[in-house]
Amino acid sequence: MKLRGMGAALASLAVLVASAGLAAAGPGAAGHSHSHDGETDFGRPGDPKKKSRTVEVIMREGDGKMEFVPSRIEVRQGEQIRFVMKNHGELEHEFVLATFEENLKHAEEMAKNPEMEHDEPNMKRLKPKAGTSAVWHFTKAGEFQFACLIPGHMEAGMKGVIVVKPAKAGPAVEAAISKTKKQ
Ligand SMILES: [Cu+2]
Repeated sequence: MKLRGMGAALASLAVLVASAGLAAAGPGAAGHSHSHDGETDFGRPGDPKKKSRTVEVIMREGDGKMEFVPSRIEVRQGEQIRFVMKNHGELEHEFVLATFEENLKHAEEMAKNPEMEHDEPNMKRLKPKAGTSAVWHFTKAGEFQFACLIPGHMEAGMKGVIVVKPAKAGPAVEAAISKTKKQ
C-alpha cells in the first residue's frame, strides 16, 4: 500500500518534471530553430546590401562518398560571408549551417521526414547541377557546422566545419596581453 502510494507520487513527480522541461524548451530554445529572424547561436542572417566575402562551396559525390569542397572554412568574427553553392553532383543536396547539436537533431528529424525541404537564410536545397547563394553574418566566435541533412548524406561525408575566430582585440587589450606574456 505504502509502496503503491510512493510509486504514484514518483509518477506525478515525473510528469511535473517533464512538463517543466517542456515549458523551459519554448520557441527559440536549442533544437530545431529555423531562425526566421535575428540572432542564433551561430550568427544571424546577413544583409545582402552590406559588404561580404564570397566563399564558394562545391557539393559533389562519387567513389562511395559525398562531400563539400572545401570542408573547412575560416571566418573572422563579425565577417559577413556570401556562400556561393554549386551542386556538381547527380543528386539533390543541402547546405544547412547550424551548431553541431542542432544539425544532429535536425538530421534525426529528417530521417523521419525525408521530404522536408529547406529554404531559409541558413538552409538551402539544390537540385543536381543547380547553384544558389546565402549571406550569413558570423557574429559569434566558435566552431559551427554545415552539412547535408538528406538521410545518409552526412554519414557519407557531407559535412564541413566553419571556424569563426574571435574578432581582433583592440590595441589596449593587445598591449595588456603582451605585458602578461613577458612576466
Ligand atoms: Cu547531400
